[in-house]
Amino acid sequence: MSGLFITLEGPEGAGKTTNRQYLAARLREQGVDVVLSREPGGTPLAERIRDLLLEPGDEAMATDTELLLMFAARAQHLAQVILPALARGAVVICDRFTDATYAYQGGGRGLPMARIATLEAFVQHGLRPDLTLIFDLPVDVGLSRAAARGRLDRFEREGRDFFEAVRQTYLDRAAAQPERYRLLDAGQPLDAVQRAIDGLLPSILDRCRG
Ligand code: T5A
Repeated sequence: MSGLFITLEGPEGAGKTTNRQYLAARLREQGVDVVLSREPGGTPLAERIRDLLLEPGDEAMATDTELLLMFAARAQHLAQVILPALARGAVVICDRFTDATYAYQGGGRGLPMARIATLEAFVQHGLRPDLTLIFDLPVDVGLSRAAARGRLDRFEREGRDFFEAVRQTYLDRAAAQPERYRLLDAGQPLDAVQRAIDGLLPSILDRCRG
């Protein structure tokens, strides 16, 4: 494995999609081979699983079904996109990965973290992101940004307690492993968030070239 695996995480409306484009553009300016992707999704089959997960349906989805679908999509994404890109030395920037499973299915849904860890080991064979940027912001701010876009997906219909638990799980994980995570204040104006990303670029470029 010679590439660099960067993930962007955070609650709804934190700015991950906006800022993954920004980070990719800054790295490409420096000649870096960047692969941009997202979860759930990232391949045609995994995007079909994403549709199942995000579409509010008539039948309630069991929490274990949700968990297994997340990892089914991830297995496909790893095999088709992430592992080949890392093997050729690219930087993979992924909008959400397994930290989201700990935050949403663990923190939000209350599934045992040990069950998630078992699936993580089974699907990822020890692969973890090299660097994870957590875009942190108050739940209300993120939800109002998401709501401004219109129709809410299945997760965005959850209540405030769910999203507080999601946010807290991200913060706990960042505090427990500070070497992997960088916490960004995503409640600031976009240009301030992007200046903070600029501040991380030299170390990211060093790691790409190292
Ligand atoms: N999920 C995912 C799980 O439950 N388990 C898992 O394992 C995984 C992988 C995926 C859903 O699946 C769940 C989590 C999610 O609920 P998604 O659409 O990929 O859904 O994720 P969302 O967080 O819902 O994506 P959003 O698009 O809502 O949020 P982003 O990407 O963080 O935010 P972005 O960039 O689209 O910005 C939202 C709006 O805010 C504005 C943007 O212009 C945009 O309009 N904005 C700002 N405005 C002011 N100031 C700033 N600093 C701003 N930054 C962005």
